[in-house]
Order: sequence, then C-alpha cells, then structure tokens
Amino acid sequence: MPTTLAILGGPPCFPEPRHVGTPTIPDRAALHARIDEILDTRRLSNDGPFVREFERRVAAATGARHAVAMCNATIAMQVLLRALGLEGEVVMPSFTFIATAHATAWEGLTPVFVDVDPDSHCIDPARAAAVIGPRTAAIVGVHLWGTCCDVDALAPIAADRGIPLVFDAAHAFGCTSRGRPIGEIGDASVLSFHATKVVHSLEGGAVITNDTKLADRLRLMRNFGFRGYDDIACLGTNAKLNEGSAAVGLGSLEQFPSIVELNRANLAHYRRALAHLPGFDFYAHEDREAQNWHYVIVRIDASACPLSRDELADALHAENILVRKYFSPGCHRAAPYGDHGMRCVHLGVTERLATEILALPTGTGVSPADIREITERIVSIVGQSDKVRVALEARRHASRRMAA
Ligand code: T4K
Repeated sequence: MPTTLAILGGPPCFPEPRHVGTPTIPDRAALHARIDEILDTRRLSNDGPFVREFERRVAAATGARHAVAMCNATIAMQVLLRALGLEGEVVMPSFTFIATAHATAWEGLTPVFVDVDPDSHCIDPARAAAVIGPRTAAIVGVHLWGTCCDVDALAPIAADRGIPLVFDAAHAFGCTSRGRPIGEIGDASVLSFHATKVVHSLEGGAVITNDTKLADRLRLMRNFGFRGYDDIACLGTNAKLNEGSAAVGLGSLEQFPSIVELNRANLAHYRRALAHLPGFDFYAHEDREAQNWHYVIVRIDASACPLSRDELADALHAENILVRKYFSPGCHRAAPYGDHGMRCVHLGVTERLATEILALPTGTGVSPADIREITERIVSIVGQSDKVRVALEARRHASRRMAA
C-alpha cells in the first residue's frame, strides 16, 4: 500500500523539515578547546591568532598568497570593490544570489547584468564583452555551484579594457579552474563562510588575492583604516571576523575533505534514483576539476516532466522537504534592479533557469536514509502528477478565496 502524499492529504514525509543548507557542526571537543583558549587569553577579536591561522589555512587551501578574513562575503565584496577604487558600471551575471548585486550597488556602482552559459550557469563571456562600455569599471564573475567561470575567455576581455576581473567564489571553496585553484585566477576572489556553506565560520567571508598591495589595503579597510594606534591611513569600516568564528572556521576546514566525499556520495545517490525521470536534468559538474559537490542542482524541463519546477517544489514542501529555487528571480528582476530599467541585454538563459532550477537537500544534515525517502517521494509525486496538479490547484484556489 503506497503512502499517501502530503499534498493528497497524507502525513508529511518528515516531521521536521529537511533543508538545503543545514550547517555542518565541527568537532565539538576541538572547538571547545579553541573557545577555552579564546576565553583564557581574552583575545576575542581584532586580528587575533585564530583569525590569522584561519587566513593562513584558507590561503594555502585556495592557492592564494593572501587571504583577508571578513565578517561575511557580502561585506568582503563591498570592501574589495572599494579597495579597487572603482567608479561606474560593473558587469556581472544576473543568475546569482542577490548579494553579488547588492554589494555592488551598495558601493554606489551600477550592476550591468548579463546572461549565463546554459551548461555551466556561469557568466557568458561573449555577453560580457558585448556590454563593456566607457563606464565599465570591472567584471565580476560568479563561480556558481562550484564551477569556475570561463577564465580564459574573461581575462583578455578585462585586460583589453584595463579593468579588474574579480570573482564571487562563495560556492567554490576547494574548486579548480582547468586544474588551477581559485586563488590563482583573476585579481581577487571573495569566499563565503556562511553557516550554510561547505566550509563555514557561523558567518564569515574572505578576499583571496595574490596582490600584496591590495591585501594590505583590504586589511586596513576592514579595520576602520587603522595602520596603528591612533594612526588612520584611509577610509575604513568594521568588516572584521571575530575569534569565535575563526575557531569554528578552523574546525570546519578540518572536516572539509570528508564533507566533500559525503556530498559526492549524496549526489550519486540522487542521480541513481532520479536521473531516469522525464525532464530531470542533473547539473553536470566537470569531473576533471576539483569540486566540493555542495549543491545538488536539477533542471526541471517542463516540456518533458509532467510537473513544472514550481509544482514539484510546492508538493515537496508539503512533505517537509524544503528544496530551494536558487536563484529565482534573476537579480535583474529583483528589487531594486527590476524596476530601474537597468542597462541589460536579453537574458533568455537566466529567465529560463530561474523557472527550472531546483536545489535538493544535501550535506551532513541529511542521512542516506533521508535521501532514499526524499527520492522515493519525488518519484511518487511525479508518478501521480495528475492528482498532484489538481490538489495544488485546489490549494491555490482556497488560499485565493481566503485572501479575498
Ligand atoms: N554570493 C553568492 C553566490 C552566494 O550564494 C552568497 C550566499 C553570497 C554571495 C553572500 O555570502 P554571505 O554574505 O552570506 O557570506 C542562503 C545563505 O544565507 C547565503 O549565505 C547563501 N549565499 C545562499 C545561497 O543561501 P537563504 O536565504 O536561502 O538562507 P536560509 O536562511 O533560508 O538558509 C537555508 C536553510 O538552511 C534554512 O532554511 C535552514 C537551514 N539553516 C540555515 C542557517 C543559517 C540552518 O539549519 N541553520 C542555520 O543556522 O540564503
């Protein structure tokens, strides 16, 4: 007797939600020892020993000469754009987390959104080249889902115009581009150590770069511009990472190799169970590159799948399986950009991906048994698509009536 789907009146698959971004908990004993040291020494912030050690290890892991730790990736991107002294327009993909655009706009720069490549989901270099104009100050590529942008195509575009090429590498810790670690490419890259990321420090971020002058400037700017006691060198802000976060980050770095293996196994499990479903098109990570496999991404092709991405997501949410529609809408359609008539060319791929992409729960927050249940529910939902669609329509109708 098959279980009744939640959308058809049965109990949800899980009593507690299963999320896409459940944080990994670092080894508690090691963390407690580090926290004790922080408390014993009373060194809680301001470029303390754990932040320095975290920076050293992040630089080594990413192949960069310098890692400048900050309180999160959004602020790190702001400080980086400020340190580069940019004015005018910044070319970036629309298909990214809104933080990439917001950090740019917050610094008084104008994001110019361009389309992405349909396979990699990263910025399309030809589209980027097409919008470069006299006001273009930089190109910001986003290494989405851990896949690096086409650096070989982007670098000459930036070089010809004499502008920096920087990367939002929030998803790409531990990843490579044609065998090169992310710290070796571009002028600088921004990492996120948010709780939901593959390596995290509760909240946190960093700029990695091989440019020593830029790193020095970033260090000044993240600490109010202080060069020494009562000696202010430049405009600055407070973008520092604290010692407690760095202690968590160090523990998280130690777990990274085992999490990568777990993520890879989770993805293989999802693929085995779902790849045969009509219209289920798994994102193809490049296997020859180092990957962290942190996102399980499926494109739901509505012309082949009996349910649309949104219908599937709604039916899964009813089961307490909180799949995510990353990133919908594209930044160019989100406030405040959508209503500004901003300079952007046709973004057909972004529009399509924004209606088709689904991120599935993975990481240490879901067990193999959870993934088995999740995939069985997905198969069952797709198999009963007619009934599911009718139930979803009835639910929408009821909520419209309630709202009226
Ligand atoms: N660039 C890119 C390309 C990014 O993806 C991001 C962040 C950034 C820049 C900016 O980095 P930061 O400034 O944040 O360092 C989440 C994350 O908050 C965000 O960091 C991340 N990207 C984005 C892709 O995902 P939401 O709004 O989806 O997060 P939220 O709060 O819904 O968390 C996901 C799920 O994880 C929750 O439903 C429950 C679970 N969770 C989350 C947290 C924070 C927990 O179980 N415990 C927790 O502590 O944005």
